[in-house]
Formats: sequence, C-alpha cells, structure tokens
Amino acid sequence: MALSVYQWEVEEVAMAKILIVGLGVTGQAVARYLYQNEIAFGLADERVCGADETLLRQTYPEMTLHLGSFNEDKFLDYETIVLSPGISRKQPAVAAAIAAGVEVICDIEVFARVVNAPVIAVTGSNGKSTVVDLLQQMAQSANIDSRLGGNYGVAALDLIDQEEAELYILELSSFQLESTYSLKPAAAVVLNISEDHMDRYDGLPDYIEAKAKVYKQAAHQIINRDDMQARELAGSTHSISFGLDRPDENHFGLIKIDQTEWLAQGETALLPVNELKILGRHNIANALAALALGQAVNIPMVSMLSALRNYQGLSHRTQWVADINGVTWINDSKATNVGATQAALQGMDTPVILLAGGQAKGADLTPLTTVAASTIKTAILFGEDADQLELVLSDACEVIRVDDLPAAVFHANEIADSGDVVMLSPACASFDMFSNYTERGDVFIRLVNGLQVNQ
Ligand code: UMA
Ligand code: ADP
Repeated sequence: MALSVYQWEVEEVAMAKILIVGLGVTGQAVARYLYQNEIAFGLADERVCGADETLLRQTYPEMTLHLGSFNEDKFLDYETIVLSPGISRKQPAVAAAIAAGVEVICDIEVFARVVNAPVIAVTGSNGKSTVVDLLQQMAQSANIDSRLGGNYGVAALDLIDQEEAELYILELSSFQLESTYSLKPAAAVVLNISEDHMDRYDGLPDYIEAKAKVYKQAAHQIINRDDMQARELAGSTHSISFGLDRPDENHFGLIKIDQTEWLAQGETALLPVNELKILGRHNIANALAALALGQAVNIPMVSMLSALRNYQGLSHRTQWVADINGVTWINDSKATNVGATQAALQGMDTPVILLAGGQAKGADLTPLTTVAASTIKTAILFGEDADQLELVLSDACEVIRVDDLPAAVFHANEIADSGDVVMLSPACASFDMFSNYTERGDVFIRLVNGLQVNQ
C-alpha cells in the first residue's frame, strides 16, 4: 500500500479503502495520522459508545463509523485493515478478511512505510520498557532528538510530525510485530523469551515467531547470548551480543578487575556494576542491551555511560518502596508473567515473602517451582489463578491464601522478620482485580506507606 494512493477528496470518502479496526490508543493515532494526511478511512470498534462515539463523529464527520460486533461483510468493502494490537488476526471477521485477500497491517507497518529516520526496535518478553526508557535517556544525554513510543504507550504514529526526529525508539509487542512487514530497524533486539500471552497464541513457537520478525530486516541485530531461545532467532551477520559472562572482542558483558565487576565491551571496562542504581541481575542485562543498541546507532559511549550511571529505573519494576523495621518492601507489579517474577526473585539475595496472583493468561507456571525453592520463604497468593500458583509453589515453600492485595500486605507484615524482603511480583496480569498493573502497584505502595504510618 502506497499511502498516497488513497488521497481523498471530502466528497469521495465513500471510496475509503482503509478500515481502522479498534479505536483505542492505536486506532485513534492512526485516524489522526490519516486525517492529517487527507487519506480517507472507515472506523470500526465493538465497544465504543456514548460520549466517545459522539466525539468520534464530531472529529471525523466525513468518515463511516461501524460500531457493534465486527461484521465480515463490512470488512470486505476495504482493501486494507489497520488492526489494533489487542485484536487477534484470528478474530473471525478479521480472519475472513485475510482469507478474502484484504491486507491486514498494524500501525507500526504504517509507521514503517512513512518513517525516514533510523529506528531502534526493542521486543522481548521482559525488560522492553526499561531498555527503551534507558535508551531515550542515553540519546537525550547526547543531545539527539529522539522520540520514544510504540507499545510503551505513545502510539508510534503520534511520534511523527512535520519535523522528522533524528532517532525513533520503539518498544514493540508480539501483537504489533504479527502485522508488521516492512520495518527496517537500524538496530533491533529480542531481549529474552519466556511464556506470555498464551491466551492469544497456539503455543510458545507461535509467540516466538512473532517476536522473531523484529530481526528480519534489521541493519544491526543485538543478541542475548544467555537466552537460548532468543539468540536462535537472529541471523549471524552484523550481530553484537550481550550477556552476563566475559565478552569476546566487540561484544558486551561483564569482566572482573580486582574483585570488582564491570560492564565491558570486549576487554574495555565501561562502568562498575556497583554504580548502577537499578536493582537485580536482569537490569545488568538490560543495561548491556541498551549500550549495544545505542552504539549500533552511533550514540557516543560517554553520553550513554553518563545516562546509565544516573538511571533510576521505571516505577513498578523491582522498585524499592520502603524499609520498615528491617524489612524491605519492593513493588514489582509490572511482573505480569512468569519470566519477570523469576528474574526478580533471582536478583534477591535475602529470603523473600512473595505476594503473587491474578490472571495467569494460560501460562505454564512450573518454572517458578525451582526458583521458589531457593528464594521464597512464604508465598502469599490471591486472585483468579491463585489455585494454579499454589499447585506449583506448595512443594517449594510455605503458601498462604488470602482474598486480596490488602490482606496479602497485612499478612506479610505480620510474618516478616528483620532482614526479609516482601515483594509484590505477581507473575500474573492484574485485570481480575485492578484496571491495570499501575493501579495494582499504586495500591500496594499506599498500603505499605500505611504500614509505616501505623508503626
Ligand atoms: N476492541 C474491539 N474488539 C476487541 C478488542 C478490542 O473492538 O475484541 C477495541 C476496544 O473497544 C478499544 C480498542 O479496540 O477501543 C483497544 O485496542 P487495543 O486493545 O489494541 O489497545 P490500544 O488502546 O490501541 O493500546 C495498544 C496496546 N494494547 C495492547 O496491545 C493490548 C498498548 O499496549 C500500547 O501501549 C498502545 O497500543 C500504543 O501502541 C498495552 C499492553 O498491554 C500497554 N500491551 C501488551 C503488553 O505490554 O503485554 C502487549
Ligand atoms: P516489559 O516492557 O517487557 O514488560 P519492563 O521493563 O516493564 O518490561 O519490566 C517488566 C517486568 O519484567 C518487571 O517486573 C521487571 O522487573 C522484569 N524485568 C525487567 N527486565 C527483565 C529482564 N531482562 N529479564 C526478566 N525480567 C525482567
């Protein structure tokens, strides 16, 4: 699709060839972009109603709005569907459109067709937001006009305006990559692979296949040599690896000098690990990945190291909340899958009282058993899939069941001894009890701060 083919005149909108399916953050950004570029489109959403519907009709009075259940016949009237990432390509009307030859792409594909500046593309099961946020700080420290978005929250097309940025940094989900075909990243990474979104995919290979697309046309492939599944996805050319062992020349890793661990490129020491403010071994891997990606797009090393030294990390990711009577409380609410909770537990060197539960999204939770045996003192479980968690944890550690997060915090406070860590790292999505992981983490922080007041 060359977008210019669809230049519209107002009286010709009945001829719209593009249908935007899903009108959340993504769909609305696509609509804004097409409208500004005078390209006609239709709009479809199953849930939009009330004030949102009125606003859409006012904003795009010339465009056709299809509300209510998706209708296969309506979809076939269009040549191209721009599908929101939260809607599966297997949704029956979408699948029928694909079968009938309608092109189904996502906003990242539209972005890829119009962008002219270099793009860093970051995917993986965990660490994406941390790595892109760190990269943005690194680029800013080098006075590069970089823009950050994608799955991170600001839709990619909202990053594009009259004046092109010098660099785009995109966090990409497997949902977005499924329908992306022509993105040619200057540098790309699959940070790691662990089970996530198994309620959407037929199995892990299906999910991995989507992630692998990020490497296909990348000028520089950045590879995690510690993750067997992720590293196999890259080709061998133009690749630089990162890992937590001693690196070969040009690659990134860790070296020891006089008992002090350093981030390094080859034999060149870059920064002592103990100067990092972000917690856990997984964050060392994130830092190395960001350095490798940044170097691939020529961000000066000195600027990257300066940003890294000051980087405090994002909220809700192994975030320190408080020390109360010798007990450390940590908020890792963003751990919405098993891999994230595993990494958070592995990063702790003291006994952990783990608060976990919510919606497991069909994931295999058994990888938690091994790590639990060596790190968890007591697991306090709540939420929709607490039964499944209990099944994999009860042989490894003490398990307590409670009704909700406030009860979990209350019990943790009752049983914690000085020197313990109490960590909310749920290994599950939050939607059974909260509107999102941010709300879950904020509630946790408020509860913990309440304990402080009550001491
Ligand atoms: N809708 C339907 N029918 C459906 C499902 C949804 O009509 O069956 C409609 C809804 O009524 C709503 C719209 O589609 O109006 C929502 O679309 P969406 O679910 O794709 O969400 P967006 O608001 O467009 O946000 C998406 C990403 N959401 C998902 O992938 C689920 C956001 O990532 C992303 O920040 C945003 O685009 C901008 O790129 C969120 C996320 O949870 C943070 N991502 C997952 C993750 O990180 O694990 C992948
Ligand atoms: P994403 O955007 O991929 O969800 P985040 O940076 O938001 O990644 O972190 C999500 C969760 O994963 C947090 O609980 C965080 O502590 C954990 N995490 C961050 N980096 C890694 C990593 N490299 N490996 C495993 N878990 C990680």
